[in-house]
Amino acid sequence: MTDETKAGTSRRAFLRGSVALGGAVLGAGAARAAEPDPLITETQGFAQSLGDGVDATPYGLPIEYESDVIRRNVEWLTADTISSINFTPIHALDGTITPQGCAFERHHSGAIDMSKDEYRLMVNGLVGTPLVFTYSDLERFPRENHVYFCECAANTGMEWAGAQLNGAQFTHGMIHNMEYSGVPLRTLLEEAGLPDDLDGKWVYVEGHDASSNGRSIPIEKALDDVLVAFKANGEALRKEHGYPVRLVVPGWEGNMWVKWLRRIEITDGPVESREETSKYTDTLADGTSRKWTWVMDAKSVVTSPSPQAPISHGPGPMVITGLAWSGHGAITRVDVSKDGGKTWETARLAKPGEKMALTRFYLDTVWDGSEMLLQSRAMDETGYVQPTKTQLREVRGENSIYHNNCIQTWHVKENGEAENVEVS
Ligand SMILES: Nc1nc2c(c(=O)[nH]1)N[C@H]1C(S)=C(S)[C@@H](COP(=O)(O)O)O[C@H]1N2
Ligand SMILES: [Mo]
Repeated sequence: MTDETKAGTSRRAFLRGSVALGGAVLGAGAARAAEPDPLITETQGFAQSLGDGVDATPYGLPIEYESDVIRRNVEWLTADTISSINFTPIHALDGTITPQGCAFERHHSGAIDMSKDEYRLMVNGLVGTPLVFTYSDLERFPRENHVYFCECAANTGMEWAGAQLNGAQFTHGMIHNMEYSGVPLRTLLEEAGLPDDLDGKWVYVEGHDASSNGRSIPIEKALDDVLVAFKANGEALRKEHGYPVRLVVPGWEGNMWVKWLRRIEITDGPVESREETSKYTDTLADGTSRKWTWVMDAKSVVTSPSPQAPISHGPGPMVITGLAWSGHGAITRVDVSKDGGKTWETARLAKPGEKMALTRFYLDTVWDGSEMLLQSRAMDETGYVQPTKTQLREVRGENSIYHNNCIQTWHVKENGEAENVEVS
């Protein structure tokens, strides 16, 4: 393993490693390039006709060859598609920013249609002056930009009792990562007038949709980094993500990221709404429930190779890649195991980890063609290490749903195909 660990650390070491492993590694690629390729013809390389004019695509969609990179739902998971979820195709993406068009959606009563003109946001409760803001009012406050992940607490929730869904999209795709532009919630609360004594105060936030998705947030978080956002990745939020305005609650479970944000009330206690009592609480191994698990613990997953992204080449140079994130701050290190957690190699982070945002990792390695039990293990700036499924089950049992941040295993076979499995 040590040779490969070194190979993963720098491009030069990697190339040396490949050469050291001999002709077999470089040979595969070189042999292919040396043979005549039937697809290469005299005319190839120069188009024989003109392309589309600039008026053909006023707003671009991915080219037809990428039509597989789409959100997908799991039909048996929910009774209908109104109160349901679909999943980000994380197995097919790279970098860290999730395009809005394929970023997972989760609604409790469907995605509603609301124009900026119709939009109103009320701030009331224990404030100096209750206020109602229009969309254009919001645009007049100083704005900030931040990249954050949004993970549904139910992400990986089907995997508690055993390996279930065959694909990173389905096991880990209830997550997206966008650059938000918006006004700090603190600014709007200060505009309405904060109570003199903040001790024990909460804010209750709810949406314009029929479910309202009401949640209580401690005032300390509300005044810290919560954003009232109206742009994502530079453009207006999509309808399904809460157009025109949603709440962004960095590092905390997706359910608190209220879409179509309607009302913010300062209260003197938590409301104990449906979404924070009968839902989004954690069943423990002893059968009792734990409430208020707001922060999403450090987690990671190998996105390629994975069941929907099998290895498409023979033995030789190979890139293993995935995503890591933590609601407690920045990711500092990700390790990858090829043997189900017996030995680990430290992966390369594409960029230093950013607080409460996805981090891309790569292990530039050499595949010897044998089967692997691929895992990744994230660490964050608090020193927390992503747990194994066994460790998590000791506390949580097997009947939990939410907050499953266990280490994921893919069984990669000699033919390059991968499957969701568990190792004990
Ligand atoms: N108003 C409203 N806000 C909502 C929801 C909802 O149904 N209605 N779903 C919540 C849940 S459970 C999650 S995980 C996130 C999902 O955000 P997304 O649809 O942008 O992925 O939105 C949250 N905000
Ligand atoms: Mo959620």
